[in-house]
Amino acid sequence: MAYSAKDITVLKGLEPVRERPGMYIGSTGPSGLHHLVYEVIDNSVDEAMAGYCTRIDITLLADGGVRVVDDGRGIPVDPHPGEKNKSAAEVVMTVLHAGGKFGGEGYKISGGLHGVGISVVNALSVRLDLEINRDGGRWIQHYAKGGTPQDKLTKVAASKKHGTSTTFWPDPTIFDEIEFRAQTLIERIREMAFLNKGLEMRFRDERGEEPVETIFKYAGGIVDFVKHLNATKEPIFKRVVAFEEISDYGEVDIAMQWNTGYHEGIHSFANNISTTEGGMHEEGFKKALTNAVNKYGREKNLLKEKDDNLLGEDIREGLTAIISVKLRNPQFEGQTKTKLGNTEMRSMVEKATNEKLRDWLEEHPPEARQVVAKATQAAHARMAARQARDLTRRKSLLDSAAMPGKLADCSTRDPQRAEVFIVEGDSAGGSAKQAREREFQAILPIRGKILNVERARIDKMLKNEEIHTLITAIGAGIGEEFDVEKVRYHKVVLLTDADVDGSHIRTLLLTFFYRQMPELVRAGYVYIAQPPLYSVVLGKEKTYLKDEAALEAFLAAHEGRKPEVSRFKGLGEMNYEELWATTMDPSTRSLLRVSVEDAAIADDIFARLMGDNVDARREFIQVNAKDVRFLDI
Ligand code: 0RA
Repeated sequence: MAYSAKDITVLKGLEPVRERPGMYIGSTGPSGLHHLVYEVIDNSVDEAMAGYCTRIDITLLADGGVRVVDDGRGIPVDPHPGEKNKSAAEVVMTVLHAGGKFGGEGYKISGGLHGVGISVVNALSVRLDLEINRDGGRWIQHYAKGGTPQDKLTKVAASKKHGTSTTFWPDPTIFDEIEFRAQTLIERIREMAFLNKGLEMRFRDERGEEPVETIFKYAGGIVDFVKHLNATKEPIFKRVVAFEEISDYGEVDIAMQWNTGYHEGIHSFANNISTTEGGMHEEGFKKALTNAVNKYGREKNLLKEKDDNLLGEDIREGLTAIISVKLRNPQFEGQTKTKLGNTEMRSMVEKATNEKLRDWLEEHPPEARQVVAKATQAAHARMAARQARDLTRRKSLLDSAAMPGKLADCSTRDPQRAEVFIVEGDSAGGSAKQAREREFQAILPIRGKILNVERARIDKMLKNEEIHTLITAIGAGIGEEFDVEKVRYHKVVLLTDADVDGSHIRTLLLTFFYRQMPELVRAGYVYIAQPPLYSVVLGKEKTYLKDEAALEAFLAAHEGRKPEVSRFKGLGEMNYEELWATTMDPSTRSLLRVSVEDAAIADDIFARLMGDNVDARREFIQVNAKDVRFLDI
C-alpha cells in the first residue's frame, strides 16, 4: 500500500489516540465506546451554548453507525490558515485538540472530560462521513480507518441551511464491543436536554424492525430535571426552589426540592459535565444552604435558643438538587477529573444561594417551615443513629475476633491482594469456601434478601444483621464516616445466582454500596462475578458458557454433533471445582468492575429500581437483569 505525504501527517496527528485510547476516552469498554457519541454531541451542544444551535438529532443506524446532526453554524470550511492545503474542517477532524481553536474567545465554554476533540472519534473509527452546510453550500468529506482522509472537503451542492452532520462507525479492533446501548445514550441525552433549557434533542434508533424516536426538550430546564428525579419520590411540597445568577465569572443555575426520603441527591455540573467529585460550586452551595436555613429557623423562632444549629447533612436529607454552572476556564481536578477547582465559583454560588434562598424562604412561609421541620427530624434521627453506632462499636470491641462469625476470612492482611466474595445463600457459600484460595480469598455468605437501604434511615440500617456483617467485614465504616483507606479488601465481589432473585439481591447490594460507600465504588473496588449459565459436554470435554449467546455460538460452531447441555439453576448446583474453575480462579475468571460515572443518572435508576412501586421494580429488574450500564471492564 502506498502512503502519500498527506497520509503520514494525518497518521502522526492521530496515532497517539489509537496507541492509548484509554488516555482520551477513559477505556475501550462500553463506557469508552459511548464516550465517542458524547464527544460528538458535546461539540453540537457547545454550539447551542454559544447560541447558534437549537436542535440536535442523534441516530443509531441499522449498520452500526451513529449520526449526529446539528443546526449550528457548521464547522468552518475555508482553508486553514496554518495548513494551506487543508480546510479548517479537516484540521478539526484530524489534529488533536484542534476543535476549539477557531472561534476565538467566547466560542469554547466547554472542555474537561469529553472535550478531547472530535478528531479522537475519527481516530477510533473505521469510517467517518462529514457533511457541513455553511456559506451557501453543502460540503462533504470522507475518512477511513483511523481518521485517514479519503478525499478533500468538497462542495457538492448549494444550500441555504447551516449545520454539521457527523456519521461514524467505531473501530471493532479498538473496542471490546461496538454495539451501542440505546438506554445509556438516552439517559445522557435527556440529561443534556435538561441542562440546556429549550434545546431540542432527538434520539432515533433504526436498528430494530421499526425505528424508534424519542424527543427531549425541556422548557423548564433543570427545574424539570429535579421534577424528573423526584417523580419516583414524594416531594414534601410541590414547589421547586429555583434561582440563577449571571456575572462576569459565568452562570449559576440551581433548582431543588425536598422529598420525604432520606437520601441526599445533590448533583452538580460544570459546563454540562457531571462533577461527580463535587468541587467549589458544591461547597459554596452547601455552605450557604446550611447558613440560610439555620438563619431562617432562628429568626422565626422555629429553632429554640437551647437547640444546636442544624447540621448541613440534616438539611440535605431528602434533598434533590441540581447545581449547574457555566464558566470560561473550568479547572477539573480530583482522581477522576470531575471536581471543579475554580475558587471564584465557590463565592459566586455561595453568595447567590445565600441571597436567593433567603428571599425564597421569606416569600414562602409554609414551605419554609416544612424545610426546618424536616431537618429537625433528621437531626433527631442522626442522634439516635449515633447511639446505635456507638453501641455496635462497643460490641465489636468486646468481640475478640471482631470479625463476624459468618465471614470465612482470608489470611493475608494486604488489602491490595485480598478479595471477599459476597455469596448468595449458605449452600453456595459452602461451595465457595471449599473452592477458594484461602490465602487471599474471603467468603461472606449473605442469606436471603438484605434490607432495602433505599427506604431506610441509617439507624434502622445499622440494626439489620446482614448489613452490619457487611460493614464489619469491609472494615471501613459507613456513610459520612466511611474511610476508603481502611477497606480490608480491594476486590469486593458480588456472587449471586443468574436468575431474577439473584439480580434483585445484586441490585440491593449495589444500592447499598452506592448509597452508603460510594467511595468504594468510585475506587473501583466493587466487582460482579460471572458464573456460567450452561455447561456443555462434548465427548470427554466439558465447556462452561456464560450466557444464551455463548451457548448459541457454541452450538453453531459444533453443528451436527449432539452435546449434552445443562443449565445451572443456581450457584448451589455447581460443585466447588466447577465454581473455582469458572468463577473464582483469577487466571480464568472474568470479573465485571462496577463503575458509576454519572451520579444523577445512577441515582435515578436506583430510585426507580428500589423505590416503592413494587411492580415497576420487578419489571425493571427483569428487563434489565443483565444491565451493563454501570459495568465496564
Ligand atoms: C469551530 C469553529 C466554529 C464552529 C465549530 C468549530 C463547530 C464545530 C462543530 C462540531 C459539531 N458541530 C459543530 N458546530 C460548529 C465557529 C465558526 C464560526 O465562527 O462561524
